[in-house]
Formats: sequence, C-alpha cells, structure tokens
Amino acid sequence: MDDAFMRSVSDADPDIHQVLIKELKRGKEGLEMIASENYTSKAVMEVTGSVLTNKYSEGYPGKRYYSGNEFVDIAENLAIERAKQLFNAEYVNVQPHSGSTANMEAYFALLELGDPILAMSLDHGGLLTHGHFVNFSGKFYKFSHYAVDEQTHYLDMDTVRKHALEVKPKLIVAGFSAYPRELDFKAFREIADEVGALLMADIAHIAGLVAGGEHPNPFPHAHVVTTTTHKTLRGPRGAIIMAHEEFGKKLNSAVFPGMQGGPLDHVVAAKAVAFKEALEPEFKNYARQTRLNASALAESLMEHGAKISTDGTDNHLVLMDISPYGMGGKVAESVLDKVGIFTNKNMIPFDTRSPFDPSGIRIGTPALTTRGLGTLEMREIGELIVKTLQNHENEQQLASVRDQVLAMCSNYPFYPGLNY
Ligand code: DSN
Repeated sequence: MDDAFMRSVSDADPDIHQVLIKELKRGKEGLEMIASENYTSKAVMEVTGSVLTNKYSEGYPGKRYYSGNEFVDIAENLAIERAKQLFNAEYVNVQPHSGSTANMEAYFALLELGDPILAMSLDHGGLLTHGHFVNFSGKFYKFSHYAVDEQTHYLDMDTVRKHALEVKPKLIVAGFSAYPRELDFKAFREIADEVGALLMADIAHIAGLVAGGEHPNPFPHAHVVTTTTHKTLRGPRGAIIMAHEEFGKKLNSAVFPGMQGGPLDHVVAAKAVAFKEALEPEFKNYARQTRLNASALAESLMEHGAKISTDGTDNHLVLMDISPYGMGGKVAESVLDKVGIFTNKNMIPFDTRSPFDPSGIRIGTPALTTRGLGTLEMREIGELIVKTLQNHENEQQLASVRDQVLAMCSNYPFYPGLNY
C-alpha cells in the first residue's frame, strides 16, 4: 500500500474533511434533542471505522460462505451473547442493517404476505414500518391501527383489545417513535393470546431504558422483539432482532439469505462494544438520568405554559403542541435549529395538520444526558424553548437565546480530544 492509499481524509478529500469539521462544530455548539439520536462512545466509533469494514461474511458464525472469518465470528458471537444477557433473550440476530430491515425480516419470518397486523397509528406515535401506506409494510400487509385516547393521549388497553377482537390480527405490534409513556407488554400479550396473534415489540426508542432497568422488559411477553441499536441504547447505527428460541431458525433465514447479503461486520463488532458498555453498572445511571432529565424538561416546559401530550413523560421524550405559538412544526423546528436546539417536527395525536408541517415537536434527552447535562440544565432548556417559540420573529431575543445555548454548551465537552 503506497503513501497515497494511507492518506488521512484531510489530504485525500478536503471537501469531506470539511464536512467532518463542521459536523463536529455543530455538535459542540448545539443542544442535540432529537429523541432518536445519541452519541456513541469513542470505542464504538473506533470499531465502526475499523479494518472490519473490509470483510465479507455471509452466513452465521461457524457457517460462512467466505473464508477468513475466524475473528469476525468472535465479534458476532460476543454481540449475540451480550444482547441475550442485556435483554434476557433466548435468541438474538445482530445482523439487521436498520430498524426498517429488522421489522421487514420479522414480518417475513412470522407472516404470509397480506396477513392482518394491528399496530399503533403513525399519527399517534407509531413508526413508518408499522404499516404506513407509503412504506413496504403498508403495501405488503393488511394493517389496522390502534389510537391513543383523545382526551388523555394515553393508550387505553381496553380499546386496543376491542380493536384486536374486531380485526383478528395475526400479529400485534407494540412500539412507537413518539409516545411518552410506558407500554404494558403483559396486557398486549394477553390480548394477543385472546385473539390468537403473535406479539412483536419494537423497542427501538426505549431499548436503552429497558437495558438500564428503566422500562419494563418486553420479554417474556413478546414473542419477537426488534430494536435499533443507536437510540437510547447508544450503539452504532443498526438493529437487532430478538425472540423466543422457537422463532430463531425462521428469523435467521429471513435475515440471511431472505433479506440481506453480507453483514456489516464493523457495525456488528461495534454493537458488541455497545452491549458491553450497556452491561456496565454505569449504564443504569445513564438510563435513569435520561428519564429524570425528560421529566425535568416536561415540568419546566409546562411551568412556562407549554402544552405537553399526556402532561408529562415516563421515558426519554416529550411531545409538545406548538400550535399555541401560532406556527406549525416546520417553523418551530427551524427557529429552534437557529438558536442551536435540535428537535424534530412531529404529529401530535389527532393532529389536523399535515406530517410535513404538523402541530408538534418531539424533544428527547438521550444525547444530552450522554454529554453530561442534568435536570438543572433541562429546566433552563425548557425555558429557552418556550422563549424561542414565543419570540420566533424577534431577532434580538433569538440572539440572546443563542448566546445562552452557547454558554451552556461550553460547560460540557463534546468528544474531547477528537479533532479532524
Ligand atoms: N427515525 C426514527 C425516529 O426518529 O423515531 C424512527 O426509527
């Protein structure tokens, strides 16, 4: 390998080098509150950008279609064993590239095309791969959707049960991207048993809380559990599927060769690192603090007059109705971005606006908790969010909030020592 091959990105590609520099600066000078984002440890990032990116290893440990996989096998087996321990799972597949493929693979393993599935409506906090008509799931399966209560915005399990009795699904999906309360997996399983359905839990958002003991575990109630690995779980971008042992063979075949070819071995190994980190006692504190921070944020927002779905949160996210400030989610997201508070526009239950410019924003605490911010800062951020939305056309006020955000950020090092 010659010198040119061994150049750093700064020499090899100045344009992309600039992207890295600017993204690091954006992170350093902003408050990352997108509920599905987090920061990986240096070790996870290191392994994601490692020599393992070069390998092909179609198949499973000990049964590969390529040679030279003795070290990849160690990494994949470690990832599997650690995930089993973390979630008390009998079977784990660590190869899914993303949450969407994991869900697709689970549906393919458990169902026939066109089968009826009952899941949470996207408008009420569900996920795209839970049967939205624009997504493969909505095109390939016959989805019905349960909704939250119109007054309280809580899920009412009696309503879910009635719905299940009506549509007789083959699969019930319990999971969300924007529901701020706990899921009752035991109640979901009772309903599934009553109607003869399987239960799948998609814990993408709450996996880190489950691993840290801050949300009930879907096992043993769920037959199959899918999750991304990069949200509250704080691993590399990717996903895993877990299940009762009896579904393992079908799930393995659905992942490879059913849906995917070669696994991303650098990501599989980084998942192993993240699971090791999540097994450490310190991770319990992280999960707890993530929840405490979300509660403090919700309280502060409400004290400053904000309208919050379900009047609070049990998990890592807050769903805020921004219609009282005379704007849609698009403007809210962009004005908050301008002051350095990163959130995303989001439908609120029974929203009358479109998903492109809905009535809400979703705000989460996983990333800032990783960065070390606590409840005092969350209270201050609640105030800053309301101030920003109330003064969204007042450049002077926005500049003052921006200064306060920068001051707060400067107190919390961001990947210290990482330079591009
Ligand atoms: N895109 C994700 C989220 O933001 O919730 C869903 O996986």
